[in-house]
Amino acid sequence: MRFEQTFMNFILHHQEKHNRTYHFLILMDALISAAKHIQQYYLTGALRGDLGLAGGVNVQGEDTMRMDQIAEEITIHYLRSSGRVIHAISEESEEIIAMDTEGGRYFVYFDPLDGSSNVSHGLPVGFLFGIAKRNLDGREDGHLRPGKDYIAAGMFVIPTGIFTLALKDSGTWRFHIDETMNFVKPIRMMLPEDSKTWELSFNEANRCSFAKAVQTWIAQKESEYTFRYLGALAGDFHRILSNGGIFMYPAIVNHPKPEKNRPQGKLRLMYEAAVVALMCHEAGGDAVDEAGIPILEIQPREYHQRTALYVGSKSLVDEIAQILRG
Ligand code: FBP
Repeated sequence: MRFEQTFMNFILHHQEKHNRTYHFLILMDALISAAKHIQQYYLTGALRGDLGLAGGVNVQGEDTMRMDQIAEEITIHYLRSSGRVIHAISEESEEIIAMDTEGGRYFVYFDPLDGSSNVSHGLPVGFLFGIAKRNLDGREDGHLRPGKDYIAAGMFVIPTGIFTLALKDSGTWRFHIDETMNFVKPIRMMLPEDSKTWELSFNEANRCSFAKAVQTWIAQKESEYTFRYLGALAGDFHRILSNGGIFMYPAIVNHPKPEKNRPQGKLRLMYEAAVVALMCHEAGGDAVDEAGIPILEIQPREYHQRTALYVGSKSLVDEIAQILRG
């Protein structure tokens, strides 16, 4: 019989290799349990009629989906029961979620169900998370951390169940779900150097609202690369991690209706952009904002801060970063 290495065995060896504690395993077990539970709910959501609107709006002023609430509740339950989390920041909660403020060791930033435009169709969405550690031997340094301080970041593509995890200074790893619903067979992800598989991914409907220089750059590139867009960051970034290329959610600055402009970007820094930026960095890629500033260097001013995002193969990101820096 053939047995694949399980995620828990992989992370145990990682912790032992770096003389780290088992606390991280318990936190990861909580995140994996949450993702599996959300996956089951999403898979059967249509049957239960849970793929529709919940009737309220979230902190971002967007209509809340019933599944957003379910995913949030599930994630908070498992994180709280791990006893390892000091505070959590969630896309679905305006305020910070206090958990084990005394005994906890980690700050967790998460988007329990990313890709809301796909939810009512049961199409791919994502569970994104970033983890920072309490400063055990210094001043309490709080939870507004730049991505470069994250010790890990990951995403589950739901309902396909593919799990990808970046471990700071130890690479980005993809795991596959087996017949026992276990995550197994870690594969180290590196963005392909060869540009023949590279893809461009952005919302074409917004192109004319991007900065002129960005529009010009896209026009130069689009004949060279395939175009793909799922409309869910987890799914789109999953492809970029496999095939290379660039995912972009630029600032909206030339919208015919000025009130629809989003100069600060749409995606959220702490639990969307910084998460994929760390995963991309550990896979040999890069990520910048609308000013060409590395996403991992941006010090958040508030939990739900937004940013423009350009993430993917290093040479492509460097090219657009030069243009954005002017
Ligand atoms: P939500 O967290 O509200 O789903 O927003 C994030 C997101 O859905 C990303 O997953 C995706 O990349 C982007 O917004 C899609 O936006 P648009 O529908 O404007 O292309």
